[in-house]
Amino acid sequence: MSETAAKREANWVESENSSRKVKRAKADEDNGQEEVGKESEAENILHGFKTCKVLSDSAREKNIFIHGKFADKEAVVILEKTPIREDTLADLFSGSVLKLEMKNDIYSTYRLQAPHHLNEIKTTVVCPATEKHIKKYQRQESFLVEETGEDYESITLPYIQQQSFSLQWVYNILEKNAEADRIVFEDPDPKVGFVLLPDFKWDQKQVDDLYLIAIAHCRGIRSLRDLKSEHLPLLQNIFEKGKEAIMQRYNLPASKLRVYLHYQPSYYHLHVHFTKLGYEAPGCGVERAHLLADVIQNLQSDFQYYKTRTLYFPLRAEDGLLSKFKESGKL
Ligand code: DD3
Repeated sequence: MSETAAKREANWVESENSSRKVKRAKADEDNGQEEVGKESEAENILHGFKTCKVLSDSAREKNIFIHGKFADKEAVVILEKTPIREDTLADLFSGSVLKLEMKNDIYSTYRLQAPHHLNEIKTTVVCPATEKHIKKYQRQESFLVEETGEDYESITLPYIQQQSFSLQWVYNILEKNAEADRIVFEDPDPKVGFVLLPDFKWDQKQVDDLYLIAIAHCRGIRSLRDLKSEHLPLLQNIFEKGKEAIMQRYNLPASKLRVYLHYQPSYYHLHVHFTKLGYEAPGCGVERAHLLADVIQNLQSDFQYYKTRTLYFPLRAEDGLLSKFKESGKL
């Protein structure tokens, strides 16, 4: 116990919050299983979740996206198994029940039943979910779209203006009405400032899949297309201070980071993704990710580079924007 406690302490990435969770789980164990069951039953909103449809699932990624309902509210629930961490191995080996499946020569396979605190599934709930949320997670084919500067003005811009995607969660972060305790770094300057915090796809238990987002304080920059050379100080500030803060907090140098913007983004408020090199984060492929270093250089050589260039990006079969490109005879 003291050995694992020491290891847990050494595991710097584990937040205050999650170590508290581990302690609570341990205390619950000591109180006996029945008590735990009852206690979590009272607060488990998933007991009232009725599954409508599995939107997608992946044996390799060990996740499942489910459309369902809480009473009369539409919802999306995402379940995902998390990586096995080295610092939990001692607890895993000493605290598990092991069931033999087969034995053959020098080979044997088992089903290991992990102790409660090592048997958690990362769960994300979107409720009430709109039709768009449900479509977003529905497995579907993608098509590469070619968007000229004119196409952006005549097809994409009117579409995103008419959609009015809600940015409430972004404003909640910027105004400290949500996730304030998760902020890793903030530069409060209204022009070049930003908030850096873990993307909620990352459970922060291991750096291998590090994923942070820098959200600009400045409002009104919808995407890459809106970036002009006047935004260079903002972009350079996010790049430099973001890398510095990640070095400070996670001891990861810039040479281990992939820093990029999405086009199309999933929300139209300027934000930059910081992921660990080697972790194939969703959306980090060449068809969607634009390295911040390249974006900066392109704007330095042409102040309206992103206004005039033809940009390429994938759209999913059910995306309303894809229909607009089809209607315009661009696909
Ligand atoms: C989102 C893209 C957006 C569904 C889902 C995710 N990181 C977020 C709210 C708070 C966050 C994020 C929209 C939404 Cl599953 C619809 O992502 C968020 N907080 N990516 C953080 N830290």
